[in-house]
Amino acid sequence: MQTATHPTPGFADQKPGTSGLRKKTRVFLTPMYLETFVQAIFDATGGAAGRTYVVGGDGRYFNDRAVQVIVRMAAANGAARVIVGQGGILSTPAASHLIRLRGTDGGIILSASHNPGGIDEDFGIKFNMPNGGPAPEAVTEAIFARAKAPGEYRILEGQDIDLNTLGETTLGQMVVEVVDPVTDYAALMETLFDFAAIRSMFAGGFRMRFDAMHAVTGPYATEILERRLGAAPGTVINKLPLPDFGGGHPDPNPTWARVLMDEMMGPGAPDFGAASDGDGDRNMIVGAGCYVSPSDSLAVLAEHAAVAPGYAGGLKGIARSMPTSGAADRVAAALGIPAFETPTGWKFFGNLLDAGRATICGEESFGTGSDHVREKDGLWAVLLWLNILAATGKSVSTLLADHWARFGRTYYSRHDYEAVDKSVADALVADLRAALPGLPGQSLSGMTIASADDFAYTDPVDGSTSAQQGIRIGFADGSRLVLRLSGTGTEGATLRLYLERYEPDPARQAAEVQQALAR
Ligand code: VG1
Ligand code: CO
Repeated sequence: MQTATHPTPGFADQKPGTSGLRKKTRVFLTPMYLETFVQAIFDATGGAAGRTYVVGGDGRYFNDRAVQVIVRMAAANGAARVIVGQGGILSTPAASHLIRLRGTDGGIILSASHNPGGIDEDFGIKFNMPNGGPAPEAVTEAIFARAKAPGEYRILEGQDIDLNTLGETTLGQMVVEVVDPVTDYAALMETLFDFAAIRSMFAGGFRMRFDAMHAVTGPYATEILERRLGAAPGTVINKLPLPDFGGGHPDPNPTWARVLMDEMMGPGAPDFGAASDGDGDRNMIVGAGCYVSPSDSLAVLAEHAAVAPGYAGGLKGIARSMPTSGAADRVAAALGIPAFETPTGWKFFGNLLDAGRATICGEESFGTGSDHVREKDGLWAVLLWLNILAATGKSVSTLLADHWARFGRTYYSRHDYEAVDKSVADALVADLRAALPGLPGQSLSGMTIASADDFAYTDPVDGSTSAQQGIRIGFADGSRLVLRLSGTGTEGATLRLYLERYEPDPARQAAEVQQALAR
């Protein structure tokens, strides 16, 4: 087999966003586009020679082709071994776990998460570090600097490799190891949660629905929920991963997981419902007749985590992204542990987790996770909820009501303005930024503005700084408005507006969210 070296002009649009490089699939089909980015990953991280990588993705359109290219490029760049999920499949949290379990030099994950898949939809790629977490900004900047300059990439010319048969083969000097994508991940979950207690809850008639949305969690959820925990066959729906996710948005929220929501809000609803996204790192939690907002889910999980064997020793700290509601902060205060507020994107939790300063992390965008891996983890959140339900014997709605009664309720909602003209969105944010110093003291819809700033973060572990992470406007009554631009979109700009209002009075905690916020 021949190693070929090809020139690349470099690409000026390969700057990674909140979670790696995401583009329309057709952009990735541009000759040399994927290759340039992969070579930039190797070059910007000290070269691939002698190294071991994990490679896999969420199975969307082009996943299989991209894995073939990456494996042959790793071989041509002198890598010692690549560990690939069978069929090129790995959920994001499972990839993070494999990187850590096998002590590799990192991993390349292929996903555009909750964005639709297909030749006319989205594709994505990101590099994760040896700790299993997404590359921090300094590394993504270095990758981008390499990718935009003219250069060359190396690839082994040859046939496709068989990624369907488990076991080891060689490609040139490199070992290709094909592993079952589920086995190691499921084993990790068994160490964290009381599977026996959850199993007896299911045996006692507890009913659940899990919507895999034709995305990567199908095989994981089927193995763990139905086979290992004894949930009734059919608990997992839309379980077959499809390259176009069955034409849907694999986005676990009340809009895109409508069918699940309707079942959970209807008569005879199961006790517990959940859904996950394209790459398996997000989760939506629903009880019978009771939707749990992601910010509340984080707070309830933190409040009760110690019932699970993996967290029996207590939590070291709780971290949340800035736009996530303050509900988890109040739990941290009650537990007497630190609360951290980071910019949006899981990469900002990595240092806190590595340093042992935070145990549980979460984002308002349906992401929750812990120090067991360095990504958010959809099924992990589902299993922790199940463990809590089994240990307390309470329903989802009772757990939520008890939580609000003790800590107060934070009404929360996020509004996305999609496909906005980018220059208009940039100008709006710039104007608002310029107006910030004059805002305190003024009133907005009858509410007095108490503070206004642009969130800047200094990492408490390595001192790195990230500026302009979102505009925050605080009101005199403790309510808050946050505005930021999305960093995961592939078309125009998306403006996100986050609103929250704290309600300590139990008599006023049962309002409809939009009404509670409409003032
Ligand atoms: C969004 C979410 C953010 C999340 C990111 C990646 O980013 O807001 O909380 O970490 O997606 O999640 P943005 O920049 O579009 O707001 V995933 O499941 O898409 O990897
Ligand atoms: Co995701």
